[in-house]
Amino acid sequence: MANPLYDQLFGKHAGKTTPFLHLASGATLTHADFLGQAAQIAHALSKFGLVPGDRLAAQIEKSAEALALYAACVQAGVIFLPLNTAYTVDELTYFIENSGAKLVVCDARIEAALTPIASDLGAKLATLNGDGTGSLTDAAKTEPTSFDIVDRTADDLAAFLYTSGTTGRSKGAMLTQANLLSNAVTLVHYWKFTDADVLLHALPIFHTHGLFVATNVMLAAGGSMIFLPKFDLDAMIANMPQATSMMGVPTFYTRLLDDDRFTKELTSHMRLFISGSAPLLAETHVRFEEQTCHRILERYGMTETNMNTSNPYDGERRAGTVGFPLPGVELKITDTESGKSLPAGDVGQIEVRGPNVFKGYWQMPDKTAAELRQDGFFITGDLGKVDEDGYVHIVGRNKDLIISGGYNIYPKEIELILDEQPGVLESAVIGVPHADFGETVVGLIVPQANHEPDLDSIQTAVSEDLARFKHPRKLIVVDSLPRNTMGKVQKNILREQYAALFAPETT
Ligand code: MCA
Ligand code: AMP
Repeated sequence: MANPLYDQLFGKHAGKTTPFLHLASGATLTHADFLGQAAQIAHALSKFGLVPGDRLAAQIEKSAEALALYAACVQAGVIFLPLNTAYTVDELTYFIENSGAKLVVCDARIEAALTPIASDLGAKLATLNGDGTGSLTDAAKTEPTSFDIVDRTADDLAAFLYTSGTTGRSKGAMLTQANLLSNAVTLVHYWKFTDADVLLHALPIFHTHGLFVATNVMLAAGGSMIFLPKFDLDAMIANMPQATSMMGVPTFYTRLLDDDRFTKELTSHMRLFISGSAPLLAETHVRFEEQTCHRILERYGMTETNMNTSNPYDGERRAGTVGFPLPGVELKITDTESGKSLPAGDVGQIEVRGPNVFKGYWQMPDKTAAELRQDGFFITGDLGKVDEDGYVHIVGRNKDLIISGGYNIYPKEIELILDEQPGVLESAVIGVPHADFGETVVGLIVPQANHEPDLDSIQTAVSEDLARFKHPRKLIVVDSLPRNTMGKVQKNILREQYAALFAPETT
């Protein structure tokens, strides 16, 4: 028996004294140190009573220990459920309850708020702080630095990542060992990563991009990472000379380009810059090449599928496109109504199939059936076309989604809160262009007759329930919302109407 994800990402580095993590403190952790730490945590998880197949929900700051917790879950066969550090207690409660997590790992700052909730939901709680301290580390530090790796099959679940839905309820995307492993191995080859690579890692590790793309790829390649707690311009510039490669969301690239220190000289030794999670403007691609002589390699993925397409390493990296389907991934463009394949060049919905595609949404068979076809094709909700050279272009979305600085925001979740507020008849939440975040959130509110909604108290209500990045940057009172003949709000009209609010030229 075996544990494929462990064997091919972690186990093969057992005993290696080569660097794995270069930390902001200046310390370096070798692969052996890291695996030893993970094994100690895996023992601690067993002592907390976790058995293979149990879920562990973690809302923790980025640190070596946080990454070791992921490795520990793989070792122990526990399903890892990382959560955005911006989520409020309300949001966390839903994830803990829905996933049936047996252990919640959180920062000591919210221990008091989460303890009664976890207890009510039958989960234990441990703490892990950004500096690596906490009750989990305390429980782990006296444990042995090796662990009997739990047997798993490629089809066993390795992680849940929650992704919001158009109905406002988050869905737990079930990712198997094979989903994660197949994608990591494919990307290592496609992007030519080797053990000589040093990745500048400033992404959060609670989403696909920072955890499964960046980290798994580096583990599969055997390279190392400069592991920064978050994106910070000074730290990025200071660490760039030691790196060979970088992965980021478009906001990383626009922020770097706006800094005079980000020059051709600073980046001349770099091998590769990769962008994803949100559209990279063709203009940013061009500006990047002018300023650095590097062409950013843009790729396209989703929580449910990991990476689907990528621009080529050696061929032309075409601005405004997301490249070709990755080896092993099938992609087709279909009619949104009939689901039938469309001729090349036509715009339709993007569907993908391959070993990267998830198993379904946790305990949501109807939602799974609506998006994952019987034949294995997943309906992404993105609209696109394939050009005459085979490059995939994403031209829009068939789902009501805003992507701000690489974070997904589903308007429905915000509208549900706005609609409940005193004096509000109805609302519509839209994404408008934003110079820094790509898109940002604007809420339009129609008041009840003879009411004047208090916008400040509405903002307060939203902030109590939802993570900061989802808060509308502006609330606007309007007389009515434009509707089509079916009565559906025409958000395209609203988006056009308010497009200049935070547009690049005006900020
Ligand atoms: C922070 N804020 C945000 C965002 N991030 N607001 C909207 N959108 C955001 N993305 C809030 C902060 O709480 C703060 O609020 C204010 O905005 C300004 O913060 P600032 O310091 O400028 O932000 P930051 O801390 O520098 O963060 C911006 C960031 C970060 C570096 C772009 O959001 C980030 O690392 N994004 C990456 C997200 C990511 O990894 N996505 C991948 C998902 P206040 O002013 O009130 O304090 S995986 C995925 O999409 C798929 C699978 C894929 O293809 O990869
Ligand atoms: P998530 O559900 O957080 O995994 O976000 C996935 C969504 O991000 C996709 O369905 C796309 O809409 C968007 N996305 C990811 N990469 C790109 C890209 N390179 N260009 C445009 N959109 C992207």
